[in-house]
Amino acid sequence: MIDLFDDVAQSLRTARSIVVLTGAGISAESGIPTFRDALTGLWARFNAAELATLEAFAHDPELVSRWYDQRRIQVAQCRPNAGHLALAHLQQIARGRGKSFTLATQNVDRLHQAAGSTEVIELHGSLWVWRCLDCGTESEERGGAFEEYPPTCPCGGIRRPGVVWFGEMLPAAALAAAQVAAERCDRFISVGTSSLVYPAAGLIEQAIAAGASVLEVNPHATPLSDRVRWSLRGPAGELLPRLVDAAFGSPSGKNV
Ligand code: BV8
Ligand code: ZN
Repeated sequence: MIDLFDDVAQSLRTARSIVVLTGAGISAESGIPTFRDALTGLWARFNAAELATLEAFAHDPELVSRWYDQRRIQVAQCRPNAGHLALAHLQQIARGRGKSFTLATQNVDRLHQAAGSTEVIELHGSLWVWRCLDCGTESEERGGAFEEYPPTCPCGGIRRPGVVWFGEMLPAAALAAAQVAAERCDRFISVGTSSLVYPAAGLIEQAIAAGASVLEVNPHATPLSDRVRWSLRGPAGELLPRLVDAAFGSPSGKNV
């Protein structure tokens, strides 16, 4: 694995433009279950993808809004892990060296921002944002659990989570920004995603087609593993800091 590491580190040093796409796996070491993990406890009898739809919300707004609010309250207790911090560090170094750097995430937990990453492209929205179905007012909810489910808006309308559900279009500006970056980059890093959900997973294919060198960081293989240039098999929280250190030296300044 050592020479593979050096190969990837060298490719980051010589990169012109780096794009990173993250999925639930990068937040696993922060204690947030991935989408593939079985839902626990109260939710064990549901499949996440069945709850993450407009139909599920229309059918049972109380159940679905309670699930999202419970995830919001759980995530509020979680902290960014070494993988998130390594990507925030990589953004700083890359930009300091005149490289283009873009981070797009499928996650709705905002741990990248908590780690110090900026201009994060949120492809699937955020648990913290709730939107009124009637007047469209969006607001960030950073407090405790809602007192009623579904929560209501001062206008009397009901509010939904500001996430993208299955069957819903992604925010057009976010998707377009990620697609332009994937098209133009020469290095693409896919971290902690099963590469199953589109159009997000299509960004990886777009980078491959555009001739970028693609790295996959994941303890397990994905449907795109045999099409990327490198696969680092292991947890992001361990591999990303080692990779950024090997490429640019650690934040402590040694080996720069
Ligand atoms: C769309 C937010 C256009 C909500 C999410 C039928 C009707 C309509 C659409 C479709 C359809 N059939 C297919 C589609 C398209 C569909 C899709 O792709 N389905 C898949 C399942 C086939 N996509 C959509 O619906 C998208 N919209 O297409 O609109 C349209 C419109 C109308 C009609 C047709 C088309 C919208 C998709 C967005 C859905 N919202 N999240 C919420 O969070 O509740 S998706 C959700 O699951 C995540 O956000 C993520 O994107 C996705 C997959 O999760 P991952 O992040 O990859 O996580 P996962 O658990 O899968 O994997 C974790 C990985 O981490 C694993 O590989 C694991 O090995 C690894 N890992 C574990 N530990 C670690 C680790 N890696 C590193 N370190 C570790 N420590
Ligand atoms: Zn309203």
